[in-house]
Amino acid sequence: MIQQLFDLTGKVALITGGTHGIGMAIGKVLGQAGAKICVNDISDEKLESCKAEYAEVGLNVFTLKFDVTNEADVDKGVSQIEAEVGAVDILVNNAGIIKRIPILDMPISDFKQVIDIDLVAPLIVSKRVAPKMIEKRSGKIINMCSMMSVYGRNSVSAYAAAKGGLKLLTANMACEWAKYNIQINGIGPGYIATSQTAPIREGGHPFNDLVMMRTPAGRWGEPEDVGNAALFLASQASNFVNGHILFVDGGILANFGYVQGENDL
Ligand code: NAP
Ligand code: GCO
Repeated sequence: MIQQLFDLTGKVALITGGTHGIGMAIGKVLGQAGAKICVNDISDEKLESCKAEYAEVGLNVFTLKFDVTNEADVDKGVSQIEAEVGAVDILVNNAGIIKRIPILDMPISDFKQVIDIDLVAPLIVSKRVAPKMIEKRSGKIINMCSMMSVYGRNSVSAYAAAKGGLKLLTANMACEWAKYNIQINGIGPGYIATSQTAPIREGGHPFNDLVMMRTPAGRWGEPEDVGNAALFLASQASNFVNGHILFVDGGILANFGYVQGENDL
């Protein structure tokens, strides 16, 4: 049955930064497809408050507080999952930050913080969960990339450097681990309406006009748009997809021009 391709019953999924935004949307979809959902964050308050939102769709999530940049913290958290839920079958490296600061004004410490969370942390968490996936000869890793994995723009140098690196880290993980029947792919969201983009979307910010003009779909993406794509990459339906970045962007990357309405030139 075709539905079985997307059935995640019996799988354990870990979503880093999964207490809201894109991470929560992914957790909800994978959970409704049958996976046991483990949600990570660094905020006790968000870990507590997210439970009720997951419960609204009938999900009882397992929450873990750990800093994805801290190897010992990650090891402790994943060990707890392995002991209390089971070995991680599906890892979504979703946790991430952005700092919008021009290069000349950006402290190196800020640059390094973004690299640590957005690039090094996916490596740390993946290295921790991969051995059990190798043992089982089965696993799915989804790295949260970005349009900035392939394009730059002013003021997001650290973020683009990290997400660009994550694109090729994804490729390299696939090169080394595909032989163990582990599929490692990325998702490249376009402009999605979350707290991360609120500063450039709300309050009449001109960037909102740019996104609306440059996105053929004529809208900001919703976290659920990304969650739905994650279901494909987390399921058996993508067993021969590896090292790929699936862009979920309303067509913005395909569009050099701008959206004019009915009478496009
Ligand atoms: P968000 O609302 O800012 O969520 C990011 C999550 O990561 C938060 O839950 C945050 O926790 C968590 N986090 C940050 N540092 C962490 C750490 N050291 N350890 C554990 N968790 C940590 O952002 P979002 O828009 O949902 O984005 C999620 C992912 O998609 C990010 O990787 C982002 O780069 C990527 N992305 C977003 C867009 C977009 O347009 N929104 C587009 C492309 C890619 P706290 O809230 O507690 O700090
Ligand atoms: C920005 C935005 C973007 C999005 C996303 C686009 O300031 O340009 O935050 O970086 O978050 O990464 O794919």
